[in-house]
Amino acid sequence: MKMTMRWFGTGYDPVTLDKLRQVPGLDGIITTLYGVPPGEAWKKEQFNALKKEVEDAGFSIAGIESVGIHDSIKTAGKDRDRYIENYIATLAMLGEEGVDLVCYNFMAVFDWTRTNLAKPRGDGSTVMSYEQDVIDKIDPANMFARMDGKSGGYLLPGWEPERMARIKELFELYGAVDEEALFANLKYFLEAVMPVCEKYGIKMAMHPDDPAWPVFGLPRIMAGKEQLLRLVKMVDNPCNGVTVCTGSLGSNPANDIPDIIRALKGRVHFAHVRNVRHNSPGDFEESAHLSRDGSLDMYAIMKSLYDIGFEGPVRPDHGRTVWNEVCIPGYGLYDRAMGLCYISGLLEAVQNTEIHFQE
Ligand code: CS2
Ligand code: MN
Repeated sequence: MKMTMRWFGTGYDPVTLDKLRQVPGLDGIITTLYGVPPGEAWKKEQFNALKKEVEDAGFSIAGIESVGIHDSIKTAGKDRDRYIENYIATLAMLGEEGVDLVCYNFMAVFDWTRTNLAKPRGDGSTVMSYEQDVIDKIDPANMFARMDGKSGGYLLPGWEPERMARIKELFELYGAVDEEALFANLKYFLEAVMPVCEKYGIKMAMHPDDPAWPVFGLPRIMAGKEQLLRLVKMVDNPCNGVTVCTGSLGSNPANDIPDIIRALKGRVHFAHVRNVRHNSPGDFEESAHLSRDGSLDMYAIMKSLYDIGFEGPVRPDHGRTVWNEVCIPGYGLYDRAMGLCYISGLLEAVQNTEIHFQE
């Protein structure tokens, strides 16, 4: 496995590449081109400037997270073919430039949803958290107003203002799109992009939905084992695979992550390894990566990735905010660096145990 970290780019990420260089055992960078309007084809010159910056810092780009999917593709809009053409053009450009991994998601309206970006913990750190009760008090038809009346104009954290301005329109757009329709639109998209992926050896790695259940009545089609298996089977091409995000899948205690990993053997292209703590049904918070700080068995997760022969990029994912770091929530340097060292340690143990066992 290749240890990587996500970097949001100069001007966006307070964590610089210089700092990342000092994280022991970091093999590559996961990044994307920020500031490109969703749906547009990426320009080669812009991507090359990003690539050069990463390479000048002594790294290579281990994968792109993400190339976003335009709403028109997800909802089978009239102009979806044009957006798919743009996506294909981006993949071809990335392929020419040596990129072989693209992470994406197929969530309706929102990417991940949290109700608190900085929940204080007993040790003085903060974490992102989710409470279904808070969500249930918000009227999806009028997203800006919080129904308990405490505050008008309430916005959930992490929602992009540009999309919020269009929230009504987005809900209307997705109104007619149920689970089956979303699966059909995904299939249409994947079948269209597979040829360019095959040509350049690009692995498409679907990121699971977060949290792993429907939010605001919107369909969630990438929330568990059956759905992920359906994804890889419906377009049965090795380029069509999955990002195993243990925290996203792990938000639902019913998901057995090592079992999911084993079931997806050969189609796991990318791994986000992080822990999550279940408080009560529908209420969870993120935690340190360490097994005993959360609810997931991180050793079992690394062991299953090793057992299926996974050799692609792994990265720590959302961490706590510690030592008063000023950072993008979930993406501070300190806790993710600790997470990376911990994951590397687990992997070293898994590998060595295997070697001694064979001896
Ligand atoms: C998630 C997502 O892994 C993560 O950090 O919270 O934001 C993820 O990056 C995207 O859904 C991938 O497309
Ligand atoms: Mn993730």
